[in-house]
Amino acid sequence: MERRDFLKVSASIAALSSITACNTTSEDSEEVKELAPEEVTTMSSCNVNCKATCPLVITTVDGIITKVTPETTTIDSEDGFVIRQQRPCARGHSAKQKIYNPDRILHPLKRIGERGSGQFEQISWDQAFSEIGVKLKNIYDTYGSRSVFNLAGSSLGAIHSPTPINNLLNVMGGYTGLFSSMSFSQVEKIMPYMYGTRPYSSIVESKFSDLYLFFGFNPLETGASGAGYGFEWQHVKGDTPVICFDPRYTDSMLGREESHYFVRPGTDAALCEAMAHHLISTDQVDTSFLKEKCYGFWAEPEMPDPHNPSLTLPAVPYEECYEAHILGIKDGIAKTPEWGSKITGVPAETIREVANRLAQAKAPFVIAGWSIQRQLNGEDNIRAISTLSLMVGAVGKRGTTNGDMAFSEIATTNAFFVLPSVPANEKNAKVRMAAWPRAILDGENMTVIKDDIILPPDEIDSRGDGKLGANIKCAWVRGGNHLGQQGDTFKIAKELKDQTNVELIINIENHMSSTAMYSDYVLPEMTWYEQTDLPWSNLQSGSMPFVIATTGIPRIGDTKSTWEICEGIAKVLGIESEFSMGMTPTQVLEHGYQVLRMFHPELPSTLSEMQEKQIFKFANPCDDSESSAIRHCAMYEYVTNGGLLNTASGKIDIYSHKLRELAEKNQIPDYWRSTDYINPIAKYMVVPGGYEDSDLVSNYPLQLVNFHAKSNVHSGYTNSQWLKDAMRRAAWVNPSDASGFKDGDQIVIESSFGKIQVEARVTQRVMPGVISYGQGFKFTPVGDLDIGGNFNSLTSHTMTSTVAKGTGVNSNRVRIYKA
Ligand SMILES: Nc1nc2c(c(=O)[nH]1)N[C@H]1C(S)=C(S)[C@@H](COP(=O)(O)OP(=O)(O)OC[C@H]3O[C@@H](n4cnc5c(=O)[nH]c(N)nc54)[C@H](O)[C@@H]3O)O[C@H]1N2
Ligand SMILES: Nc1nc2c(c(=O)[nH]1)N[C@H]1C(S)=C(S)[C@@H](COP(=O)(O)OP(=O)(O)OC[C@H]3O[C@@H](n4cnc5c(=O)[nH]c(N)nc54)[C@H](O)[C@@H]3O)O[C@H]1N2
Ligand code: SF4
Ligand SMILES: [Mo]
Repeated sequence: MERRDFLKVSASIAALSSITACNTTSEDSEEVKELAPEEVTTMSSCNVNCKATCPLVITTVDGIITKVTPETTTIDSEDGFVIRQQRPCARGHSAKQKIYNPDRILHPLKRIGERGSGQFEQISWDQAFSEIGVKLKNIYDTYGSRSVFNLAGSSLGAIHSPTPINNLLNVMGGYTGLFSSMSFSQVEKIMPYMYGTRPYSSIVESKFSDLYLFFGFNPLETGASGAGYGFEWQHVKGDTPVICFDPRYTDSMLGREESHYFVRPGTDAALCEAMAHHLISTDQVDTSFLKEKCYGFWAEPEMPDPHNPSLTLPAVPYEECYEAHILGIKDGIAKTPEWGSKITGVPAETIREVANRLAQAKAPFVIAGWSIQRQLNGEDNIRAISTLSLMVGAVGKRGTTNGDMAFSEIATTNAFFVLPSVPANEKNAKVRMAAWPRAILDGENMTVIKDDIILPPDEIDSRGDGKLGANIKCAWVRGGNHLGQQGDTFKIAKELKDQTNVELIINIENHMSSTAMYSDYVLPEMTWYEQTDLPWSNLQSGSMPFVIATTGIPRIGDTKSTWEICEGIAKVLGIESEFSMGMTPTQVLEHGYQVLRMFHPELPSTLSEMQEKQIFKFANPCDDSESSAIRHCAMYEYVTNGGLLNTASGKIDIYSHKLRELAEKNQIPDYWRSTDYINPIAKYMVVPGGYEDSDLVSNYPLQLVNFHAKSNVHSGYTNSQWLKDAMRRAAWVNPSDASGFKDGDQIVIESSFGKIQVEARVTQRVMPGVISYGQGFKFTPVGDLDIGGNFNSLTSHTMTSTVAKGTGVNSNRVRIYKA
């Protein structure tokens, strides 16, 4: 008997017993107790991509969830700060709503209406496997492997992941995959030009700090778990003052701040330049730090290349260095606080005051969220913030960071990347996550330099360039809602509707997402809660790494895992053993677990012992020790002990020769508004959709910027009625911009890309001239209006940032009016 059936039977028996129990004597009560419904508790986790991976204890009776509670594995013993209880947020607690939501997909579906119509018929798994097998093979034969795109999303388990799809497609001859993320592509790409790597401090490092300076950093809403980096920040913050620049007054403030200032979206680089001007003109820069550890703040002489002394590193003439830029030596524009104030909306006096505070602090923790780099000038926004920290010597010393988001220790992840898998096909190419929609019509012309694609080495020419050479003909989607989550949803939807573009869309999903609505086959996967796996701590989990052994509640519906789905298709194609490498999923997981143990021998010796233990938490204290400093403080080793960084100069490159060379190769795109594009030093630039975009200002008078809302994680949890009731989903409008409507009214937000209808929240908590709205709501087009209020119905994917070619969804101008 299947466990589920067994549970059902035992529950029915229990129900019967309770009726009989009315007439029983006390002697019978023992029997009644035995037959009571079986309450089962299961360790599970919330793997939605909020990057915290909280454990969840799920209690079921007869396979049906009755409770979702936090784990308590260390509550009576070691619970404290270093080893602590991992408490989920309101979203995690609403897991039951997510699992039983009516939009849950419980049977394989085949599209029968046009894409987007939502018309599907239920089919058997056998039919799904055989039809997909034939169609997939046909695409490989007709268009080649590069036209098969694996659009993997952000679901985070070990085996419960896109790995089985990679395996299947590698056996079939390869595929085009995705790399990087919508989260932090600009900062990830640009930091190595400055530091040779992407350094970051843990948030707990800030316990040694005496000032927080936030640029769009909102830890209590983006790191909401009761143990993650928001929790840690509150724990270590104490009385340390916080100064925050954000176009919105966020929940991270609410009295925790010393000062909060509105700043116009996309203008942080100008704000930093204006502060830099004040620091220079009041002689407050850390001269010895800039000379010893950094390169290009001032002029630099020609010298031998530190990595290869037989080559020469060219000079940096004074007019090209950072100081000259700030003083306006070349362009005649001194970046004074008054200059900065006009662009940023921050009063000049405030700019001076904050710059003074920064210079006077011993260990300022200068930190930016990632929204500021999800813009067309994102690389320079984050680099300007990092440069500001360098100017006051606030990098590499205890209590400091380098401007990037302070994320968590994730040492445990290393091992998971060595789960046994089919070797990657040597012909595989990759496109950036944010760039895939461009491959629908123009993949053939996407190149390394223009689009930052990754090609096999033998396809790269002497200039370092090469072409993708294929459009998407087949798209696999799993764990991502790419139609709604990437720029210009209306355009993507239109292109997907024409089946001569992408001929086959296979989507492995839990819910009827907007992307599923446009898919040809929607294959239901069981949720994380129903899976046996080994999820682990992630970027926003906090500094205590952990591994969770989930064992899964009974499955509902006729669902399968991604492994089972790919295995079914492989069987039809006669490549089952190549796909599975002769292993079962359990064996793959066991193997992965043993690799993990090689990194962490302290873990229980077998997977089943680990499953009994449920969670393993690794102590990772942040204290005075050298090892702790190296682990938690960005650039500590280099600043303390010196060394040669993997940058052009071998030091921290405020001026980057590598970027100068890259600029020479890149053509400035037609849509660009500024004469600057890729810059050797960080510069504020006027960008399309930015504050100073004069082409759009008159038609679209307001700036639009989104945030990652409390009520949802991207499009995950958006369907939970509890969360909808608890947290209002509305566009924030300053009273001065609310003309013709009032709080609670439905309004239309319209950009040059599309329009959406949403509720207005009229509030002083958003800057005048700025509309701020959460992202992740379901694309629901009615004609040319999206009544679901999906943010990306207003954004672009054809315009990209400069170096990373990352998403510019936050560089946006709109008009608003009553619906
Ligand atoms: N305008 C704008 N757009 C943005 C952002 C922004 O700030 N502004 N943020 C960007 C960022 S940072 C990110 S990370 C992306 C996120 O974008 P996505 O990675 O697309 O994330 P989700 O919207 O959460 O979509 C996840 C999908 O996977 C499904 N899913 C969840 N778990 C499972 C599972 O176990 N198995 C399967 N098969 N499916 C599952 C969910 O039902 C959901 O449809 O969005 C980006 N898009
Ligand atoms: N609740 C919740 N938490 C999440 C997620 C979620 O969807 N929901 N997603 C997770 C994921 S995948 C990611 S990548 C992270 C995202 O983390 P972030 O990208 O840091 O989060 P955002 O909310 O987009 O932006 C943070 C703040 O920046 C402000 N801001 C926007 N533009 C600017 C600007 O130009 N200048 C300044 N100074 N501030 C600006 C916004 O108003 C917002 O308050 O969050 C993670 N956590
Ligand atoms: S903080 Fe993130 S991972 Fe944790 S329960 Fe909430 S949504 Fe899930
Ligand atoms: Mo993200």
